[in-house]
This record gives sequence, structure tokens and C-alpha cells, in this order.
Amino acid sequence: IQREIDLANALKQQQLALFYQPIVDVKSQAIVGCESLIRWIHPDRGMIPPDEFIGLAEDTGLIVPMGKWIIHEACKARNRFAEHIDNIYVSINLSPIQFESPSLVRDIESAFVSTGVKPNRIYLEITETTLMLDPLNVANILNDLKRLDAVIALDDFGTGYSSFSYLHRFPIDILKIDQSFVFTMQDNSRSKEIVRTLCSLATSLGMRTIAEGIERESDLHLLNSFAADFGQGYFIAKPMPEEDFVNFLKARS
Ligand code: G
Ligand code: G
Ligand code: MN
Ligand code: NA
Repeated sequence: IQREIDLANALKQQQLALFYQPIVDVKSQAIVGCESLIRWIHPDRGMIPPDEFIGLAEDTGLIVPMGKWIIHEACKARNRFAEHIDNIYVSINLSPIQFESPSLVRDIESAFVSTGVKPNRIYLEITETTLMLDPLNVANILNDLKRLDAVIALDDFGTGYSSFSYLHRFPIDILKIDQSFVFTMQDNSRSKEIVRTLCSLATSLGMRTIAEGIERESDLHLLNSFAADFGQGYFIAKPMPEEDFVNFLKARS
């Protein structure tokens, strides 16, 4: 219960911060976007990673107001980043619990309107878990979000149930290939074929691909040979505070 109170206070007392990890075009290595990733900067315990509090936020429902804050912050940040890279996008992770909130579409629309952000420069990352939860409700919400002109990315693809039916039942624009395949693709021929095949499948279906977990330059070269579109990973940069990310953009633009 103490942690629950702490987390509720964290939101009120501005102890939450978004970090940003750059995403590049695999071929040119130019920055095309970034993923926003939440951190809790605790006054006593220092930086707490999301794996240690998103679950609690979901169980208590706090993820809904927290998610609203994240969406708003990420939209504002996108406008600041666009001063350095015109067409940059920011992706936002959405929890399955946020899809149970009747106000999700309204909250996102109101963030778009109040920040004036270009909706197609906001990518919304969902997981297979969200799609399984309540498929009809989620399909309706995703269609509404597409009507707002947001972009939908399916995160961690390949780690959940990975049903191919997801790819035609839901309006998915982008397939994010999970890092577990990318880490191992140079040493494991099956991982490599899975990555190659997912790139080609996505392209055939008119989706773009983002490969996660690029840790070596040679990963980028291999992904380029598979015609992967975008990539992110420690080889390019780790998630970083906004100020560092802006400096990173300045140095690279
Ligand atoms: O940043 P890091 O790699 O530690 O993130 C760990 C996990 O936390 C990832 O699965 C990521 O999707 C999740 N996560 C990070 N930021 C957010 C966020 O803003 N909202 C939600 N719902 N999940 C997030
Ligand atoms: O689940 P999701 O894809 O949203 O989470 C992304 C997580 O992966 C973040 O916690 C981020 O810090 C982490 N991450 C990003 N790039 C790399 C990488 O190259 N290697 C490793 N080990 N983790 C990464
Ligand atoms: Mn993600
Ligand atoms: Na992922």
C-alpha cells in the first residue's frame, strides 16, 4: 500500500520523466523518430525502471491518469524535437488497461488538439496482449485512433501469441520485431530467418518494420539486407533524458 501511495504521489509531484530512445532509418541511419519510455525519479531510491512500477500502476488503475500524462508529455516533446528534425515522430507505449478506459480516444484526441501536434507523427505502440484482451473493443478503438490519423505499431512482435490473424483484423501500420530475435540473429540461423521473413511479410502486407535491440553495427547491415525500414537499440543509443536527446539531435542533424 505504501508503494501505491508513493506512486500516486509520484504523478502529482512530478517525479515521473520520459526518456527517449532514437530510432533510425536502417539504410541511411538518419534519425526518424524516438520511443518515449517512462522513468520514476524517486527522491530516495533514485531512478526506478518501468518494469518495477507499471504492473502496480496497471493493478491500481493509476495507469490511466499516468498514461494521460505520458501522452500529453510525449506530444509536447514531439513539437520540441521537430525544431531539430522536421518530420520526427515520437512513439508512446499504451498499456492494455488503458484500452479498458472509456476515455482513451478522447484523451488522445485532446492531447493532439491542445498541443497542436501532427497526429501522424505520433506512433502508438500496443502489444499482442492488448489485441487478445477484448478484440472487438480494441478494434473499434484502433479504428477511431486511425481516424484521428495516429499511427499504430505492434510492439514485441513474435514473443506473444503472434497470431497472423492480428495482422489482418486490426489496423496495424508498423511491426516492431522483438529484440530477442535481433540479439541472436547473427548466431542462430532460425532467428535470422524469422527476422528476414517478418521483414518480408510486413512489407508484403503494406506495413513498415522496426527492428529492436540493435547492439552492433553488423546488425544494422544485416537488417538493411532484409530491407527492414527502421531500427533502434544500444548501438545507436540508449534511452536518455530529454535534454540529452535534444543534444543528440543537434549533433546528428
Ligand atoms: O525502458 P525500458 O526498456 O526499461 O522499458 C521496459 C518496459 O516498460 C517495456 O516493455 C516498455 O514497453 C514498458 N514501458 C516503458 N515506458 C512505458 C510507458 O510510458 N507506458 C507503458 N504502458 N509502458 C512503458
Ligand atoms: O517492450 P518495449 O519494446 O517497449 O521496451 C523497450 C525496452 O528495450 C526498453 O526498456 C529499452 O531500454 C530496451 N532496449 C532498447 N534497445 C535495447 C538494446 O539494444 N538492448 C537491450 N538489451 N535492451 C534494449
Ligand atoms: Mn515499445
Ligand atoms: Na519491444
